[in-house]
Amino acid sequence: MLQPSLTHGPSWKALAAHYDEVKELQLRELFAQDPIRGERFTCEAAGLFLDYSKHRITDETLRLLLNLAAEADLQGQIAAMFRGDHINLTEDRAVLHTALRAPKSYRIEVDGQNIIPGIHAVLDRMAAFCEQVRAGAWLGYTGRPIRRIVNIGIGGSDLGPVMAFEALKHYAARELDFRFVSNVDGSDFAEATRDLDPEETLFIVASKTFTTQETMTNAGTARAWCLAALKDEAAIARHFVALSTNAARVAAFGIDTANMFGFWDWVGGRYSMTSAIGLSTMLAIGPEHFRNMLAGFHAMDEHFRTAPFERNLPVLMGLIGLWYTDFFNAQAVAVLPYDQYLKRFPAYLQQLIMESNGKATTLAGQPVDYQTSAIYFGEPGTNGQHSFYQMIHQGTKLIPCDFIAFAQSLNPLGDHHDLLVSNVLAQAEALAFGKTEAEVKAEGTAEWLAPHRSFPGNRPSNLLLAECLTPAVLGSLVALYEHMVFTQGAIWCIDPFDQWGVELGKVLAQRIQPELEDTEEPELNHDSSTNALIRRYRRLRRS
Ligand code: G6Q
Repeated sequence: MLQPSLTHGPSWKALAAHYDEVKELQLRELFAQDPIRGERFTCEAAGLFLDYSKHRITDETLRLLLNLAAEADLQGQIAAMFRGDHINLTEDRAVLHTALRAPKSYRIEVDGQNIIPGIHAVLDRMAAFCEQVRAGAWLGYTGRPIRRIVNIGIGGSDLGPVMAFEALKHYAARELDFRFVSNVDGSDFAEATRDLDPEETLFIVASKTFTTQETMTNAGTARAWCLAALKDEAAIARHFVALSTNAARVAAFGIDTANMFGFWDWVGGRYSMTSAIGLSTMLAIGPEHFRNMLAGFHAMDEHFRTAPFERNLPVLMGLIGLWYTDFFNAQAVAVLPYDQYLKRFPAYLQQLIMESNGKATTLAGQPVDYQTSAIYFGEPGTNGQHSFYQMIHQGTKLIPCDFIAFAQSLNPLGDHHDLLVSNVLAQAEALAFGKTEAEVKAEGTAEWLAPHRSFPGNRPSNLLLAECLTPAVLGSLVALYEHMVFTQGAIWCIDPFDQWGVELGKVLAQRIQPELEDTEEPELNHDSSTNALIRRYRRLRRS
């Protein structure tokens, strides 16, 4: 039976009507009308302060957005996730990454079994292993301590670990060297290992399914690389560990399951950085910092689960983002961390957000008649300022921004940090309030140049401010975005936890691979473009 679309509900209609009334409102006016707007439109939780005053919203907008959340039963959907209902409908799975960071005292059941003891048992095994490696007590096959660590994984088994390693480098054991190999392109493996000595190298094969083509190819190459030097199968047990849900495949690959750290099918790949997939993070920063990171995640989980929506950070960010996506038809959001350690955070969010909410079919199997996920992109400030900010300030597209800043630097150097923070505050101010042609002319700019030098303003942003980039703050920041994604997915009636859109290309690649490698000229039955490209590749490959 056809279900009525979200757009036919009273809250959506009210928002559409409200949009017509307020779409021309200027942030300049909104701030002039309310002298304490900058203090009122703020919210704080789990170590993060959010200023959302520079948005094209009024109290009424917020009220209507909150009605939309109520109409979608967001509260009920949040409860269902935390309870372990199979909310990942298309894969018939529970979604319980939040359980991975729940304290030992919690009780969360999946199919009648409390999963918390199992989670903590894996964490304890990971901690014991990390202590050994970090202390130089985990010896390679020839008796040398492990000093180089290569994480092999892709997608959710790579982006979280890379991002967290970079973000928390300040807390990392510098005597250990970390590399990350993800791409099936042999250059990735070759460059990551070219200066490594197999005798002191440990490979972490991170794959939930242990079937992923890229990861299995890289793991096979790593195995051969290791055996070429160490010349004994017994060496694998000292130089390989696996992070997976698939013990049978791990064993078939030749990794002793005693060296496997498990997790569960209710942990989605892009939500897995707090599972065993975080082993590289724990090796780098140590078990204590890792547990602090989990505590930060948990603090935001609890905030999301319990805080009233009008003071709920992920809910507010989710609703305001939806306001631009669905009513202003904004296509993109820029994530702009003013912290060099967060340089991989935008790449991490690309997957988290776009793989989760880049869908056009509702849970009832109907096409959506509204926009879903925005395009997320970004770079650390201030580098982005000298790159694409031009378009955000003066281009034809509305691109809401998420600025992220910290009050304290992890590397205080002269006045670097005040300069950095003055830039982030200035950018948010410039975007919101702009500079009129009259103001530009009043400064003495020539008439003809004034249109080029003026800034329209009225360009919205969030500003997230935390005291310092600690493991706990990173945890709450990531959980904030995880739950923002959930909020939007719940309202859009889509499944944020599947990713069927990645399947077709994988299947077609399996068909094409033998056609590329065939020694005889194969019969090709693709479209004329694909056929011609395959023939050309075969010719060029031979020459
Ligand atoms: C994430 C996706 C995907 C996945 C990779 C790696 O949510 O499911 O990015 O993480 O395809 O999968 P494996 O961990 O199974 O190798």
